[in-house]
Amino acid sequence: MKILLTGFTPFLDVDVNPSALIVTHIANQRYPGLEIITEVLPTMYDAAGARIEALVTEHTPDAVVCLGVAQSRSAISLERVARNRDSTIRPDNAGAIREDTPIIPDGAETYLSTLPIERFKAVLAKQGIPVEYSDSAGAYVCNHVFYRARHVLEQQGRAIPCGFIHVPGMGDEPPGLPLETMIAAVESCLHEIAQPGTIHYDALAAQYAPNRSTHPGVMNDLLVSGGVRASSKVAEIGCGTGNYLSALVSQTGCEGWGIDPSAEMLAYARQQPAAIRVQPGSADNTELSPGVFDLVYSVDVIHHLSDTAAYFREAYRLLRSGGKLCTVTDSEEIIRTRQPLSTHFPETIAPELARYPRIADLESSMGEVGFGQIGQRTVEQQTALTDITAYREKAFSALHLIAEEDFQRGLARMEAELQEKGAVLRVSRYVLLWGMKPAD
Ligand code: PCA
Repeated sequence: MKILLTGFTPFLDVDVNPSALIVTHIANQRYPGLEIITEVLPTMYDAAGARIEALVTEHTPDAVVCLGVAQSRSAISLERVARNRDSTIRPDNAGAIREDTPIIPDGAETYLSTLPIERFKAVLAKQGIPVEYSDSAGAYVCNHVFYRARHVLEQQGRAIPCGFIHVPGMGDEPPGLPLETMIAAVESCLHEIAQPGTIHYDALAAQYAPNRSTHPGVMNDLLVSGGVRASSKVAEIGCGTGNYLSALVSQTGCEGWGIDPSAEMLAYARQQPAAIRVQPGSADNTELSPGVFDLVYSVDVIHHLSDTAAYFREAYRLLRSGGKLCTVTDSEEIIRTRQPLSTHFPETIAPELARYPRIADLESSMGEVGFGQIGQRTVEQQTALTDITAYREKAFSALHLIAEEDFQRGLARMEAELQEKGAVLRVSRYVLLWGMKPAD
């Protein structure tokens, strides 16, 4: 599938045109099964009009998506209709001013977008991205290009999806939208053209970045086995940016405390939507009140601790009798079978095993501290990765533990799988190690 994607240069008082940034960003990505021809068009009626016709004719794309900026709008605008009219007092970048001038004399008065804009709207709305239909692409260069793209396709008898999307200006405050959000929106639209009805995981992850790292299996077991309800008091040791704690609090209405040694992480945690109380502290000295918590837990933390017994003692101190401790970590078996990490980069296995404590050792340490009802559960989540940037950029610490040539070999395996299957299967598993402070 080949898609032509265009944006525009700066013009008038628009010094930076987000449509050009989006197009340039996408030009530098790889999308399995998708060839994307990109071009930033000059903001000039005649030059841009001629260029879009040439691109459509030369490349014979399967779909055409043109982008431009509409500074005053606050949502992604799915243009419904192109009009056969140039008409503004504003000059284009060549100084041309057109008032009430037909684009193609005797051409159709209007052309409708043939992009699946209903599906675009549904997909973007689901991602929480502001999106709306628009019945006017203006009467300036954007409308001109939209009209000429549709016109040339009509003339050539090619019934392919073709249309125009206006994006707002850039910025964190309305009417602007953050550039990443607009990129995610356009990627989702391209994905929707190429693979209608399937989920575009990366855009979702980008949009829901705050919740990105909560594993549904972990969340579910914390909620169910932890018996968390509105009256519960919960403490997370090593809460980091507070993703789990915030999710637990917003799902149950419980009271949540988070402890982390990193001030930077806590600064993020304080921005979480749920009301969580976070404060600096360490796993062996949280400075929280003793004997009041129904659930104490940690996720992906225990292998960072030098004294795991001290963590268990502190958790025991915090819990009320009958309260539960849950330590979410990786077992030896999980480390050996991590996919794609261990399957594609087998050299990570040995150093990772060296970093993680054994479950059996943790269990005996818990027993020594006084915990009862010790047991474990494994949860799993599978995802199809269509973007392996995080691996290319070594976003996982394990990838820094291996030789560069081993890393490159593993990356080549991932690239090959991505090419061949369109996605890399990721299997994310955790062990939840539970124990209870005996009731007196
Ligand atoms: N927006 C202008 C032209 C180029 C652009 O990005 C428009 O809406 O016509």
